[in-house]
Amino acid sequence: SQNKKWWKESVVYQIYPRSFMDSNGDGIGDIPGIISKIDYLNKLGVDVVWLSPVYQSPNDDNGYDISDYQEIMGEFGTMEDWDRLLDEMHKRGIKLVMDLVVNHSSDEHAWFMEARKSKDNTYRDYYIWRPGTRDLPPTDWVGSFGGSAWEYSPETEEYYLHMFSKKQPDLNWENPSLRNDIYSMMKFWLDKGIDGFRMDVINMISKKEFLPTYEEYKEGNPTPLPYQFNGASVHDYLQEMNREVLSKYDIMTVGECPKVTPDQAELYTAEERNELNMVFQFEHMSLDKQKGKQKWDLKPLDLEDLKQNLSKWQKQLENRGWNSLYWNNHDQPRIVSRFGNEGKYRVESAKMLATLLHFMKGTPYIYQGEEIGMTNVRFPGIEDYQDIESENMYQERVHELGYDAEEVMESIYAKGRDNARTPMQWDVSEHAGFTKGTPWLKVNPNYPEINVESDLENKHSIFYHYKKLIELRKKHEIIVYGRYDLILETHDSIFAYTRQLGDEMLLVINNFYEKETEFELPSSIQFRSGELLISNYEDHIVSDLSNFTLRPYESVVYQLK
Ligand code: TEU
Ligand code: CA
Repeated sequence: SQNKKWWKESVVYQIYPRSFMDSNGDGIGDIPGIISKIDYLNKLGVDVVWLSPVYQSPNDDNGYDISDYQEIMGEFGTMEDWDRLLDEMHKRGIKLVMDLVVNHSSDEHAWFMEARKSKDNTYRDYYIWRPGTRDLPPTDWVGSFGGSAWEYSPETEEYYLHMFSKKQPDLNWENPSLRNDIYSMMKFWLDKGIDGFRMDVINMISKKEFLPTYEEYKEGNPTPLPYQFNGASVHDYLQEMNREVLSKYDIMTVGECPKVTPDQAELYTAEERNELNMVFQFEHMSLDKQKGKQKWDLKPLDLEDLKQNLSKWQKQLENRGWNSLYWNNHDQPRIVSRFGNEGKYRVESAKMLATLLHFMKGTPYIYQGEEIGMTNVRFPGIEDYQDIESENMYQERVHELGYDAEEVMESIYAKGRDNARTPMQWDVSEHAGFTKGTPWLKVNPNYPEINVESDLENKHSIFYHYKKLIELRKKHEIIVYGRYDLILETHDSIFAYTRQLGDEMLLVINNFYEKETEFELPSSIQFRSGELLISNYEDHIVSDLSNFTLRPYESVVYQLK
């Protein structure tokens, strides 16, 4: 049974508001700017927008550090602007999914401002405090942005936990009052009419078994376990959230789950478990880093690894749970530079990567600029970069560990999050039409060649390839619900697979590299007729489907009957 759902049939577009469109010349993207571009999104044909955080925030982590969950950040506009955004989207049949960041708040949130005052404050247990001595934090855990995961708080001479920056104190999900306040906040947004949530690092909210209790610390200094993800209570919390909130609305949910495996993903997304609809997993995003090291420690991608990994996820969640499909987001470098060819074959490789992803089983996510093949950026010096993650890493590796600055910059060029955060490239005017002022982060200097206006004028552009992929998904049920099977498993440059539904079959063939290569159709695949659905070369003609030559990055899809 396919158990049809609107979120299984949708294509989602992610907007990072700070970098999307600036309407008032302060160099910072804003909500009125987004409203001015909704017709563009409608032309692309996306069904849902996932909007990264627009709530009050000191922007230590660009909005992923929230100081008021029910107010709009001043730089982005007003609640009235937000209401208009939702209304304009719904008028065009576009749904709005908001970002739920509840593993941590900002240290400027009222709850934390209270909690830090005294050990018996009402809000003390909204956060995670442990005793320690001035220079000996409760555990040796390291935060995601470097340094200790504990920050000393002098007022009460205790440490608080922060798995991200020290301005992002972790919330204590063991506390039912905290959970209820979160559920009320979620209902506030759902009652305004939003269509779901993307849940930030949601598999990190359960930590108790890794941390001895407060009392155990007071008695001695027990040895805590190393921090892991997917803690014992995470499913209890999500099933409670589902009962209290999610089940009451017709919405979609996607949980961001670093380190999650397919087995664990089944537990989050199996429909009968009433937790989430899908998760963002990260295994395919770690295939180009050295094993056991950080993302900065680079390793070339091995296509074999990618074929095996994506196929594993396709097969394991095929009939239980649901896949999200993505190459890009605001934390990842741009895929055409990462796995494609940002130079001579930028257009062909961007289209190949899009076809490869969008014909798989799952909900596809398009990150702003991906649909026009925006690339990574190479600013001259670290001072041109803005992201706390890159700044902290540069400081640690160059100034504390003595790494060569050039080598560290190469890591930032390859994996820095600012690659995804340079302003959206709208046209050839100054600052790519993103702002009339000075952009908060420099625009990629290649915007005269890569911009929306140019792509809209060229019927063979990457934009129109994405538009067609979205149209095909609407037209052919097999793309959403068909069975996935990898073929040519051992071919070292072709990533090919089939989709099957009833007596219909799709054949998806991608040359992943610049080198021409021969395609041989497995003899197991029999068919009477084949119709070309989409290709990334206008002059793709094939006389004999059973074997033909694939040009650099050539990507084709045939419907076989
Ligand atoms: O990201 C969670 C996460 O795992 C990040 O550390 C990400 O994997 C890493 O940045 C890749 O280098 C979420 C948000 O998407 C991210 O923007 C926030 O910085 C983070 O949580 C804290 O809210
Ligand atoms: Ca602005």
